Amino acid sequence: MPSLGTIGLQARDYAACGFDMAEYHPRIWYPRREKKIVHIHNTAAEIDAYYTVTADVIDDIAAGLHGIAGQAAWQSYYSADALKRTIAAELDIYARDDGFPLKPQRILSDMRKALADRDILISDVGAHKIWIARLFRCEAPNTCIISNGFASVGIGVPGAIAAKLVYPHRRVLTITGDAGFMMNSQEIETALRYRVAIDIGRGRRKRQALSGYQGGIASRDRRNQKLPRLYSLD
Ligand SMILES: Cc1ncc(C[n+]2csc(CCOP(=O)(O)OP(=O)(O)O)c2C)c(N)n1
Repeated sequence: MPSLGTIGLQARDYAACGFDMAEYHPRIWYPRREKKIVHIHNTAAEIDAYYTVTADVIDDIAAGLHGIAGQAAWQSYYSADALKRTIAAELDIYARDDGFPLKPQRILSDMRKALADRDILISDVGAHKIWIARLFRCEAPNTCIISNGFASVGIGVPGAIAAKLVYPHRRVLTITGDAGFMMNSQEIETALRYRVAIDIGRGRRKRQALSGYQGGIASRDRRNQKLPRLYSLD
């Protein structure tokens, strides 16, 4: 990384770790092209008009970050502090909220208390994923797995089974919406066959789930589709 010492990065420049153009085009998050970007990935950057990188750090991503940290000067200013405080305050406010239906913040706060630091949360894809990504507080690396990129709905149950097979001594919880659950709920048979114990939290069917998120509380629609009895759990 010979160029890193000379490119003069400022605190508000971007370090793009593992960025893939297919996920979220820089035209959307970088329209003015006024900053410097350091691309950190195990492959070279795919350059286009909105993704012109000042430096390419091509290495294992963790090794690349450690290398940069070794050359960087310590700054007391941390731009995410205010956001961190806002999130902590939001969780605090709702931690004791006993309204029904349960609000996402209350569920996330309880989940954090129920799981040990190295237990694993697997998020499915849907409005619940936005809540988890925004508010779930990770205490250890790789303990909250979220499917981004093409973001296939249905990863929840099979993802939890896979995590439990890899880490049998950790508790594994998946949060899934009813659509994601119905897509792959048949995998519960796999879990039973392999005697893999996972926890599944399933959201109820909601109208305009994402607008519920924007409004700050879960939808209050109590109608729900009844799950057919799929498994014989004796
Ligand atoms: C395989 C696949 N099909 C469709 C989509 C598009 N999609 C994203 S979220 C979503 C709905 C998920 O609904 P649900 O599982 O009920 O979760 P909620 O939004 O209620 O939390 C769909 C269909 C996708 N990402 N992946």
